[in-house]
Amino acid sequence: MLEAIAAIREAALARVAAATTSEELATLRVQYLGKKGELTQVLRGMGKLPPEERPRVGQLANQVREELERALREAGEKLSRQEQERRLRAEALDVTLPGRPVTTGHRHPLYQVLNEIKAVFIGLGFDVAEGPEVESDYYNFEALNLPKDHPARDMQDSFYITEDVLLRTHTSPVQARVMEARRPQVPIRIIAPGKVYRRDDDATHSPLFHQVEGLLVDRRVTFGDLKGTLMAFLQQIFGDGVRVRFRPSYFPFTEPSAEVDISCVMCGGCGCRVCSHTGWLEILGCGLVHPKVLSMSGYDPEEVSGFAFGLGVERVAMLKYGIDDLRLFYENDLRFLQQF
Ligand code: 2NL
Repeated sequence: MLEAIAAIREAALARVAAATTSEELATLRVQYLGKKGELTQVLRGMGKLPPEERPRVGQLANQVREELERALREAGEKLSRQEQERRLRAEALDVTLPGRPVTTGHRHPLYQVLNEIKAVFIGLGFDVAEGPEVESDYYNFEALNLPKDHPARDMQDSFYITEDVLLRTHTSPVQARVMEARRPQVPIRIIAPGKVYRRDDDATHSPLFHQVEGLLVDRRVTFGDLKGTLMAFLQQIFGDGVRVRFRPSYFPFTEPSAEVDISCVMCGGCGCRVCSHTGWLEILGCGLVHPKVLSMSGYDPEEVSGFAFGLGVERVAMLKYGIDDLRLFYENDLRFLQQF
């Protein structure tokens, strides 16, 4: 019987040492130490032994059981460590690999410029006002001293919804609405940025474009206030070195009216293709608010005066970045947009 136990021990230890997986060890445990296991069977058979042999056989069997238990435990620990390592290696991330770039978009160049313009006027104390893009004939034209038969309406051929409702042709109606709402309080100091619509379509005109208009109404506002404000604005957008000139002009809603030129941003004023060899670029229109416009919105032209101006955002962006075709802004070609 002692030999039988020794043989079981040899075989069991050898198979435990040779096992390569935890499952194999589990099978071996059952095979040797389980209820019907080989060693268990031997111990059960002890009853048939003569009493004097039982202690020695029992002692050896218990010793072998403990030895086997320990061998199984140690082999189990070693194997589960190895298995864990193998699993980790299979799932491993190589943290030294370059990351996948996250592509983020950015603001459209027109709105970058629009935001810059807004920021400058906010810095000068103006508030930002907004209003509807579908506008009534009254606010778009009448309130701005453009009665139904006025020839200046031809220059702003429009998209009509009905005879009296149209897509706004400028953002002036926003300002007319603000004046009407606040009358007769002063000061009014607002800019009105946004989309405007005209029946025009070529390299320098789009049926939809963007405008920023400005309006200041207060007591004793002069053309000097207008010049100082626009100079400060143009220097912040185009640089301190920019030269500015005012030429007399005509708008139905201002009197006197002026057009403003800046020294050519391409050639510095020496003359080039962009400025048609004049050294100057037309950048905006402005003037003192027409007394009729003031009175129509509920202000007394004897008590207050104001200045107003309007500029095209596309034009500012084209001059700032040297873009020669306005349509590039609307084609959504990433090769163009990604340059800004
Ligand atoms: C241009 C010229 C201008 C205005 C817009 C205005 C608005 C009110 C009263 C008086 Cl509520 N005037 N706006 C005045 C002068 C010129 O725009 O060339 N825009 C692109």
